Amino acid sequence: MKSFLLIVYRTFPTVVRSAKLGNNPLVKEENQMKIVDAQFVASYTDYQQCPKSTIPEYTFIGRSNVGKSSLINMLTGHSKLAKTSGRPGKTQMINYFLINNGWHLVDLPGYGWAKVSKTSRASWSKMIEDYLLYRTQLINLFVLIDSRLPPQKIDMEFVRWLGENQLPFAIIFTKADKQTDNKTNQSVATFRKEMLETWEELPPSFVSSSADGTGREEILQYIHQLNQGDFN
Ligand SMILES: Nc1nc2c(ncn2[C@@H]2O[C@H](COP(=O)(O)OP(=O)(O)OP(=O)(O)O)[C@@H](O)[C@H]2O)c(=O)[nH]1
Ligand SMILES: [Mg+2]
Repeated sequence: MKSFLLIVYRTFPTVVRSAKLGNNPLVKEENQMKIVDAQFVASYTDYQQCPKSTIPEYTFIGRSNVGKSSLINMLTGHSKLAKTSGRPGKTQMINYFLINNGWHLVDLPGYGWAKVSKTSRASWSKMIEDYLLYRTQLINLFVLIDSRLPPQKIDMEFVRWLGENQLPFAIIFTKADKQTDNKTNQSVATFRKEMLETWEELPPSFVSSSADGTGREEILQYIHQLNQGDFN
Protein backbone atom coordinates (compact mmCIF):
# COMPACT_ATOMS: atom_id res chain seq x y z
CA MET A 1 0.00 0.00 0.00
CA LYS A 2 1.19 3.48 -0.77
CA SER A 3 2.16 5.41 2.33
CA PHE A 4 1.33 8.90 1.14
CA LEU A 5 -1.83 10.77 1.72
CA LEU A 6 -4.41 10.70 -1.06
CA ILE A 7 -5.79 14.14 -1.64
CA VAL A 8 -9.21 14.60 -3.14
CA TYR A 9 -8.82 17.56 -5.42
CA ARG A 10 -11.82 19.83 -5.62
CA THR A 11 -11.64 21.95 -8.71
CA PHE A 12 -13.62 24.98 -7.59
CA PRO A 13 -14.57 25.29 -3.93
CA THR A 14 -17.22 27.88 -4.66
CA VAL A 15 -18.37 27.86 -1.06
CA VAL A 16 -14.97 28.79 0.26
CA ARG A 17 -14.33 31.51 -2.28
CA SER A 18 -16.95 34.00 -3.25
CA ALA A 19 -16.51 37.18 -5.18
CA LYS A 20 -18.87 39.30 -7.20
CA LEU A 21 -18.58 40.38 -10.75
CA GLY A 22 -18.01 44.06 -11.33
CA ASN A 23 -20.77 46.11 -12.84
CA ASN A 24 -19.02 46.48 -16.14
CA PRO A 25 -21.26 44.98 -18.87
CA LEU A 26 -18.18 44.31 -20.97
CA VAL A 27 -17.29 41.49 -18.64
CA LYS A 28 -20.69 39.88 -18.73
CA GLU A 29 -21.91 40.18 -22.27
CA GLU A 30 -19.11 39.06 -24.51
CA ASN A 31 -18.96 35.35 -25.23
CA GLN A 32 -15.26 35.56 -25.66
CA MET A 33 -12.91 37.36 -23.37
CA LYS A 34 -11.50 40.53 -24.83
CA ILE A 35 -9.12 42.68 -22.87
CA VAL A 36 -10.24 46.24 -23.49
CA ASP A 37 -8.54 47.82 -20.51
CA ALA A 38 -5.67 46.84 -18.21
CA GLN A 39 -4.24 49.05 -15.51
CA PHE A 40 -1.75 48.75 -12.72
CA VAL A 41 -3.51 49.40 -9.40
CA ALA A 42 -0.85 49.20 -6.66
CA SER A 43 1.59 46.92 -4.83
CA TYR A 44 1.06 45.62 -1.31
CA THR A 45 3.03 43.70 1.30
CA ASP A 46 0.05 42.43 3.26
CA TYR A 47 -3.21 40.91 2.04
CA GLN A 48 -5.09 43.15 4.45
CA GLN A 49 -3.99 46.20 2.45
CA CYS A 50 -5.28 44.72 -0.82
CA PRO A 51 -8.31 46.31 -2.54
CA LYS A 52 -11.51 46.06 -0.56
CA SER A 53 -13.65 45.54 -3.68
CA THR A 54 -15.25 42.11 -4.07
CA ILE A 55 -14.53 41.62 -7.77
CA PRO A 56 -12.92 38.29 -8.68
CA GLU A 57 -9.19 37.93 -8.83
CA TYR A 58 -6.84 35.51 -10.57
CA THR A 59 -3.35 35.15 -9.24
CA PHE A 60 -0.07 33.92 -10.69
CA ILE A 61 2.45 32.06 -8.61
CA GLY A 62 5.44 29.82 -9.22
CA ARG A 63 9.21 29.65 -8.94
CA SER A 64 11.23 32.81 -9.48
CA ASN A 65 11.86 33.45 -13.16
CA VAL A 66 9.23 30.97 -14.36
CA GLY A 67 7.49 33.77 -16.28
CA LYS A 68 4.61 35.04 -14.12
CA SER A 69 4.99 38.73 -14.90
CA SER A 70 5.65 38.05 -18.60
CA LEU A 71 2.49 35.98 -18.77
CA ILE A 72 0.42 38.82 -17.31
CA ASN A 73 1.84 41.09 -19.99
CA MET A 74 1.13 38.56 -22.71
CA LEU A 75 -2.47 37.98 -21.55
CA THR A 76 -3.24 41.68 -21.32
CA GLY A 77 -1.37 42.60 -24.48
CA HIS A 78 0.63 45.26 -22.60
CA SER A 79 4.30 44.42 -22.77
CA LYS A 80 5.28 46.70 -19.88
CA LEU A 81 2.36 46.33 -17.48
CA ALA A 82 4.13 43.95 -15.06
CA LYS A 83 7.87 44.33 -14.52
CA THR A 84 9.93 41.40 -15.79
CA SER A 85 13.60 40.53 -15.58
CA GLY A 86 16.08 37.89 -16.67
CA ARG A 87 17.26 37.80 -13.05
CA PRO A 88 15.10 35.95 -10.53
CA GLY A 89 13.46 37.87 -7.70
CA LYS A 90 12.15 40.79 -9.73
CA THR A 91 8.62 40.79 -8.31
CA GLN A 92 8.74 41.44 -4.56
CA MET A 93 5.23 42.48 -3.60
CA ILE A 94 1.60 41.60 -4.25
CA ASN A 95 0.87 43.52 -7.46
CA TYR A 96 -2.67 44.26 -8.58
CA PHE A 97 -3.85 44.90 -12.12
CA LEU A 98 -7.44 45.90 -12.88
CA ILE A 99 -8.75 44.33 -16.09
CA ASN A 100 -11.79 45.59 -18.02
CA ASN A 101 -12.75 47.48 -14.89
CA GLY A 102 -14.26 44.23 -13.66
CA TRP A 103 -11.66 41.81 -12.29
CA HIS A 104 -8.09 41.66 -11.04
CA LEU A 105 -4.97 39.87 -12.13
CA VAL A 106 -2.43 39.53 -9.33
CA ASP A 107 1.32 39.06 -9.76
CA LEU A 108 3.18 37.52 -6.82
CA PRO A 109 6.88 37.17 -6.02
CA GLY A 110 8.36 33.83 -6.95
CA TYR A 111 9.40 31.09 -4.57
CA GLY A 112 12.56 29.00 -4.55
CA TRP A 113 15.08 31.72 -5.17
CA ALA A 114 18.32 30.39 -3.69
CA LYS A 115 19.93 33.78 -3.03
CA VAL A 116 17.22 34.96 -0.66
CA SER A 117 18.14 35.01 3.03
CA LYS A 118 16.29 32.86 5.54
CA THR A 119 14.64 35.91 7.06
CA SER A 120 13.28 37.20 3.79
CA ARG A 121 12.18 33.71 2.79
CA ALA A 122 10.19 33.53 6.02
CA SER A 123 8.57 36.90 5.39
CA TRP A 124 7.79 35.84 1.80
CA SER A 125 6.09 32.72 3.15
CA LYS A 126 4.05 34.67 5.64
CA MET A 127 2.98 37.31 3.12
CA ILE A 128 2.03 34.77 0.45
CA GLU A 129 0.49 32.17 2.73
CA ASP A 130 -1.72 34.74 4.41
CA TYR A 131 -2.75 36.14 1.03
CA LEU A 132 -3.60 32.68 -0.32
CA LEU A 133 -5.42 31.51 2.77
CA TYR A 134 -7.44 34.59 3.63
CA ARG A 135 -8.05 36.53 0.43
CA THR A 136 -11.60 35.47 -0.34
CA GLN A 137 -11.71 37.34 -3.66
CA LEU A 138 -9.16 34.88 -5.02
CA ILE A 139 -11.16 32.73 -7.41
CA ASN A 140 -8.38 30.77 -8.99
CA LEU A 141 -4.66 30.51 -8.64
CA PHE A 142 -2.50 29.81 -11.69
CA VAL A 143 0.56 27.81 -10.71
CA LEU A 144 3.29 28.27 -13.28
CA ILE A 145 5.66 25.43 -14.02
CA ASP A 146 8.67 25.65 -16.35
CA SER A 147 7.81 23.26 -19.18
CA ARG A 148 11.49 22.49 -19.79
CA LEU A 149 12.18 20.95 -16.39
CA PRO A 150 11.39 17.58 -14.85
CA PRO A 151 9.01 17.83 -11.84
CA GLN A 152 10.67 19.94 -9.14
CA LYS A 153 10.29 19.05 -5.49
CA ILE A 154 9.45 22.63 -4.52
CA ASP A 155 6.58 22.77 -7.05
CA MET A 156 5.22 19.41 -5.95
CA GLU A 157 5.32 20.50 -2.31
CA PHE A 158 3.61 23.73 -3.15
CA VAL A 159 0.71 22.14 -5.05
CA ARG A 160 0.36 19.65 -2.25
CA TRP A 161 0.04 22.52 0.22
CA LEU A 162 -2.65 24.01 -2.02
CA GLY A 163 -4.51 20.72 -1.97
CA GLU A 164 -4.29 20.41 1.78
CA ASN A 165 -5.73 23.89 2.08
CA GLN A 166 -8.34 23.28 -0.61
CA LEU A 167 -7.24 26.20 -2.71
CA PRO A 168 -8.51 26.13 -6.30
CA PHE A 169 -5.80 26.21 -8.94
CA ALA A 170 -4.89 25.46 -12.52
CA ILE A 171 -1.41 24.77 -13.86
CA ILE A 172 0.32 26.65 -16.67
CA PHE A 173 3.41 25.11 -18.27
CA THR A 174 5.48 28.10 -19.41
CA LYS A 175 8.15 28.92 -21.98
CA ALA A 176 6.91 26.38 -24.53
CA ASP A 177 8.60 28.36 -27.33
CA LYS A 178 11.99 27.33 -25.96
CA GLN A 179 11.64 23.70 -27.03
CA THR A 180 9.70 21.40 -29.38
CA ASP A 181 6.03 20.63 -28.76
CA ASN A 182 7.02 17.05 -28.31
CA LYS A 183 9.33 17.90 -25.39
CA THR A 184 6.66 20.11 -23.82
CA ASN A 185 4.05 17.37 -24.09
CA GLN A 186 6.43 14.93 -22.46
CA SER A 187 7.09 17.31 -19.57
CA VAL A 188 3.38 17.88 -19.05
CA ALA A 189 2.71 14.15 -19.07
CA THR A 190 5.53 13.49 -16.58
CA PHE A 191 4.33 16.20 -14.24
CA ARG A 192 0.73 15.00 -14.37
CA LYS A 193 1.83 11.42 -13.80
CA GLU A 194 3.79 12.43 -10.72
CA MET A 195 0.81 14.38 -9.40
CA LEU A 196 -1.42 11.35 -9.86
CA GLU A 197 0.66 9.53 -7.27
CA THR A 198 -0.82 11.76 -4.59
CA TRP A 199 -3.90 13.25 -6.21
CA GLU A 200 -7.11 11.56 -7.25
CA GLU A 201 -8.04 14.22 -9.75
CA LEU A 202 -5.89 16.64 -11.67
CA PRO A 203 -6.44 20.38 -12.04
CA PRO A 204 -6.95 21.97 -15.46
CA SER A 205 -3.68 22.68 -17.22
CA PHE A 206 -2.47 24.95 -20.01
CA VAL A 207 0.68 25.37 -22.05
CA SER A 208 1.93 28.92 -22.62
CA SER A 209 4.56 31.02 -24.26
CA SER A 210 4.80 34.71 -23.55
CA ALA A 211 7.06 35.00 -26.56
CA ASP A 212 4.59 33.75 -29.19
CA GLY A 213 1.22 34.00 -27.40
CA THR A 214 0.61 30.27 -27.04
CA GLY A 215 -2.15 29.59 -24.52
CA ARG A 216 -3.50 33.14 -24.47
CA GLU A 217 -6.97 32.38 -25.76
CA GLU A 218 -7.40 29.25 -23.67
CA ILE A 219 -6.34 30.94 -20.43
CA LEU A 220 -8.50 34.01 -21.07
CA GLN A 221 -11.44 31.81 -21.95
CA TYR A 222 -10.97 29.90 -18.72
CA ILE A 223 -10.99 33.15 -16.74
CA HIS A 224 -14.02 34.25 -18.71
CA GLN A 225 -15.93 31.09 -17.74
CA LEU A 226 -15.06 31.60 -14.10
CA ASN A 227 -16.12 35.24 -14.33
CA GLN A 228 -19.48 34.03 -15.64
CA GLY A 229 -19.81 31.78 -12.61
CA ASP A 230 -19.38 28.65 -14.71
CA PHE A 231 -17.64 26.38 -12.24
CA ASN A 232 -18.04 23.04 -13.99
N1 LIG B 1 11.35 32.60 -24.38
C1 LIG B 1 10.56 32.91 -23.35
N2 LIG B 1 11.04 33.63 -22.32
C2 LIG B 1 10.21 33.91 -21.30
C3 LIG B 1 8.87 33.46 -21.26
N3 LIG B 1 8.30 33.88 -20.11
C4 LIG B 1 9.25 34.56 -19.47
N4 LIG B 1 10.40 34.59 -20.16
C5 LIG B 1 11.67 35.23 -19.75
O1 LIG B 1 12.01 34.70 -18.47
C6 LIG B 1 12.55 35.72 -17.63
C7 LIG B 1 11.73 35.82 -16.34
O2 LIG B 1 10.44 36.29 -16.66
P1 LIG B 1 9.51 36.99 -15.57
O3 LIG B 1 8.18 37.16 -16.21
O4 LIG B 1 10.17 38.21 -15.02
O5 LIG B 1 9.48 35.87 -14.46
P2 LIG B 1 8.76 35.90 -13.02
O6 LIG B 1 8.20 34.55 -12.78
O7 LIG B 1 7.81 37.04 -12.94
O8 LIG B 1 10.02 36.14 -12.07
P3 LIG B 1 10.08 36.76 -10.57
O9 LIG B 1 9.28 38.03 -10.55
O10 LIG B 1 11.53 37.01 -10.37
O11 LIG B 1 9.55 35.73 -9.64
C8 LIG B 1 12.55 36.99 -18.47
O12 LIG B 1 13.84 37.12 -19.06
C9 LIG B 1 11.50 36.72 -19.54
O13 LIG B 1 11.74 37.43 -20.74
C10 LIG B 1 8.39 32.70 -22.37
O14 LIG B 1 7.23 32.25 -22.44
N5 LIG B 1 9.28 32.45 -23.38
MG1 LIG C 1 7.72 38.63 -11.66
